[in-house]
Amino acid sequence: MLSVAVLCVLVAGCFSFTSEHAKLVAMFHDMDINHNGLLTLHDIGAFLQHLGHDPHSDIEKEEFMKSWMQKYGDTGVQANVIFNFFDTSGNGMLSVDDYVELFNKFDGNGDASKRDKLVTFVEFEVVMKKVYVNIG
Ligand SMILES: [Ca+2]
Ligand SMILES: [Ca+2]
Repeated sequence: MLSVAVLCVLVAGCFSFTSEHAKLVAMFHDMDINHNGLLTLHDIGAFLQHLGHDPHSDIEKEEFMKSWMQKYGDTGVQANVIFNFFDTSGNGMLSVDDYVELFNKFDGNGDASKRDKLVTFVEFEVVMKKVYVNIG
């Protein structure tokens, strides 16, 4: 039986996919503050606030992009698109309203409307891959 590693050698483009997957795993891990494999609205808000200079204020585009590029090795173009995706209100700042909208975007199966409000890695990865595909 072929292992995933062997298939990656055989299939063209698999290495870039593997590194993007690794990046998304790292992001999800960073967002999942209590490391239970599920994101809550609180996890996403706390993660984004720690990307800014002041954890008690809104996050400006410039500081977000700088932190994001350092953390995940993205280009300025990529970080810009990610910010615009996160900034659902489109005002150039990330605030509490944006966290709620962003959470709902991640929550593909609609758990967010239920009492437990959770986002799995699979839901997160599907959404983020679409964002990165649109950049490329
Ligand atoms: Ca969690
Ligand atoms: Ca905003």
